[in-house]
Amino acid sequence: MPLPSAAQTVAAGAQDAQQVDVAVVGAGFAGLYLLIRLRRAGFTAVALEAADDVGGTWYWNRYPGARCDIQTTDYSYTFDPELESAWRWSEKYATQPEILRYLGFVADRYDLRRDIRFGTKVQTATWDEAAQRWLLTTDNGKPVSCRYYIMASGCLSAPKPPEIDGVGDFTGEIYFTGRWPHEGVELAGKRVAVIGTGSSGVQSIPRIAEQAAHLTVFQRTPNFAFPAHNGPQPPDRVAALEKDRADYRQQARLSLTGVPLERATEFSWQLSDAERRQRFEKALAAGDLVAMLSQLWADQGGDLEGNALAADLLRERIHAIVKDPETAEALTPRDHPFGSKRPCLETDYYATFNRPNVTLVNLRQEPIKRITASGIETDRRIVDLDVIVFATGFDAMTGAITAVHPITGRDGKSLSDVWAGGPRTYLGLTVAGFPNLFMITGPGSPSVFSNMVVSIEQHADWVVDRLMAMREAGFTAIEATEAAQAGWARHMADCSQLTLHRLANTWYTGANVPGKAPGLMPYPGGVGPYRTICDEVVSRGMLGFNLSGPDGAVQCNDGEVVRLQPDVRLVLNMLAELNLPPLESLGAEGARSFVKQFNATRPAGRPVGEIVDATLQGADGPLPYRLYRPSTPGPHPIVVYFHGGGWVLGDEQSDDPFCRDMCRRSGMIFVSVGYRHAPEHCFPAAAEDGYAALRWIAENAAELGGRLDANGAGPLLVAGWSAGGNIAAVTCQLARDRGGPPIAGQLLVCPVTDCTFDRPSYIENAEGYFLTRSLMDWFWGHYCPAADRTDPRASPLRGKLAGLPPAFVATCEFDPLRDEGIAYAEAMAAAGVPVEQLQARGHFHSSLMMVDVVATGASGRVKMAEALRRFAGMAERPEEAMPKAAE
Ligand code: N01
Repeated sequence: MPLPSAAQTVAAGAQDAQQVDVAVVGAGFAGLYLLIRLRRAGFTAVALEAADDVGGTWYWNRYPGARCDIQTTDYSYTFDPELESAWRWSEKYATQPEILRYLGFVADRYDLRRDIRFGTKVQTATWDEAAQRWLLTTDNGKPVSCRYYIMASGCLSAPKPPEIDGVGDFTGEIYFTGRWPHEGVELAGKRVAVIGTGSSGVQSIPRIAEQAAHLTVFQRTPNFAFPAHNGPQPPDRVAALEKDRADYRQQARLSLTGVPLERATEFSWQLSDAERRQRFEKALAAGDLVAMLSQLWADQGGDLEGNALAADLLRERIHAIVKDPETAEALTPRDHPFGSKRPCLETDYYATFNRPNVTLVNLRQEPIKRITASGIETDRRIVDLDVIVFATGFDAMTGAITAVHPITGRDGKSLSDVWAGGPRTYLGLTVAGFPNLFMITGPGSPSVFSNMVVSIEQHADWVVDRLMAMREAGFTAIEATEAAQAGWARHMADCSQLTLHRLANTWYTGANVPGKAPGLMPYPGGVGPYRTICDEVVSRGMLGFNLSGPDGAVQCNDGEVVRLQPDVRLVLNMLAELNLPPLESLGAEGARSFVKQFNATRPAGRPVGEIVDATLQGADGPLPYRLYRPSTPGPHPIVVYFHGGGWVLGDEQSDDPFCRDMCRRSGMIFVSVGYRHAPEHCFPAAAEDGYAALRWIAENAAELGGRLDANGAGPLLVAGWSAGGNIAAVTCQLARDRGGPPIAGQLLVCPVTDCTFDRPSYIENAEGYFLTRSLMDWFWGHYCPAADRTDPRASPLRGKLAGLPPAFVATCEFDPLRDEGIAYAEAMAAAGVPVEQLQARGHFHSSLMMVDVVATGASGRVKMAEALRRFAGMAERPEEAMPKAAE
């Protein structure tokens, strides 16, 4: 007899199944809120929950000391003000039993239990293409047939196996913090081991040490931890909430972490040692994860130097508390940046290691060989035990989705196979090939990088609102497109460049589970930005989704929701919100003073060895210049730099952060030249000043601290941005044609190279990216009469290009000048000039200049500095001499 096909099996199973619109897995924070929303929206729904009661992760994690690590003011539902006033938390960080009571209270208040099947695990989930429904089989009762399947199964709910030989041989008791017995565990008088020092270990170790006869802690990697200072809810936080609850909650939704705390805006190098310490002490006293991770200084999270300053203060504290220096050092994290692994809030954790009944075993020095019948054997000792507690963590983010039951999507594809190389999602909510499947706080969404409750509410609202809109429009199936999903992966990777998470082996990256594909799983771009992206997907006609309905209705508006670099997107949104008048409407003087004021709000650049302001001889009189000298011993090669500003705006100081940064990265002197501006001095004044400045600098190189070769000059290099890139390019042509001085290389950043406006980049990026077509028109109008614009001193692309110095040309994707920059690079290369190009994806005209604001531009500047050093014949900079930024 032929075996039934998968489709037949599904169809047969569906007949006696429980029929609902929506099935939800999990009855924790996410599942409960989903049930409330679905019921209110008029959908029939069931939640399938393996446990015997509500609570999700808070049902299982009952180990001693278990608490939340986001303050309860914020770790609460916000959807119903009446619920908020009906519940009072007793502590700043609630205990697990109190959180569980809260979730039970919510379940009762909204009468949710009647839609939850407790003690029920989903065993398989299969998409039925013909019926356009999911069929779920369970280990307890009827299968479920649903239109939509929502995984609300939590990010940290699938405990990781212990991965240590001999666990089965142990004759004593074994417990997992993530599956702690409900009746509690009697530890008094026993010899106990805890393996693992993540949040679960750090919370439970002090409590276990109080009970056990002896506690041995087996630590592989020390974590950063600082005090929780638990107690009553802090009055200032409660007051802020109660002053204007709606506003407080809205601020949380728009914040980066889901907690409405201001982030530090000053950079570490703007603060003295004493000021930094004061900030650290304040954050320490606050006992708040978000405060410590964001309120010290602006560069603590994305820059290794700024991060190290914070890490050092935390390390110092460990040594101040732990009496035995060897134990203190073993507890001190040195292998990862602070915050790259989730830090822990502690209560008496470090002091516990001063107790006579506590021993720390440093597994980095003596790895566990095996677990034996009587205890644990390391390379150096045998520890006899009555109890082993595994605080070894979770198969995070994906474990509860793929490892718990097979999910089979369209064309019989299994989610585990599709994710074999790491989770691929669109928005962390959906997966291409898996119609009508949603994940709440799935990989690719802010999830564990945020206050989970805020992210859960946002996801549940977004999903249920979409289901309602689809019902209204007559659609019954929704699926992400491959293009949208691939775009999201790119955006995730771009965001991860802004953080240091990629530098640590953590459960964030899957590194804690052997064989798991590496890659950052939570979305690191922030809760507020993420929310606006999800909203943008909707406002752009469900961008990146395929919608279909029973009557052949189809809608697919394919595309990539974020093509800009994440920080560029924020900058452009901020500029759009400021609703600034177009620069060209202000007149030259007005535009100049506007730019000056605007520049005054930038982060001050980092210190360099020396800054000298003086004058040099231009084509028709003295010109101001600013010289940036590296802190390394000289003499140094000199770069003659021309600022941007459309030949009308700016001065020798207006690209200050860029010049500082490039001086530090290249180890070269930058001399920024204040050439004459239009309309007072039109073409060719600026170009002629450029060449005159080059000559003057070459003649005075020794006095300026420049390195001289055998001929008594050089290497001299030329660089410029935008209109300054135009002057730099022209200067190279003039130097070639007028007998020198020799130039070792040219760096052209988003240069103006031609006077026509008809290339595609001028059309695609005419508006919306700060430098507009209309502004370029205004610049050209001031600088150069139409008849002169084809002169190579205005449009260097039209000049002779052979024999020019080697060039590095950087262009940005969302810049009207992009294509003329590329054209210049290609034309030079065709003329035999060695040319390197950087086409910066997702960047706009100012990106590479906005040091410490557009951090994703740093890698571009690294490449520029390397190119300059190559042109000057210098060795690559040794790693330790490089300024450490998140590149
Ligand atoms: O798990 P973890 P967790 N041999 O993965 C070690 C949340 N949470 O349950 O770092 C020896 O952080 C492992 O060592 P290493 C919170 O988001 C919150 O503690 O891989 N050791 C590590 O020390 C948290 O981040 C709260 O070298 C082994 C530890 O076990 C997340 O859940 C409370 C090992 C695991 O730490 C996970 O925390 C609890 C082995 N084979 C949890 N395998 C709150 O406060 C693993 N380890 C709200």
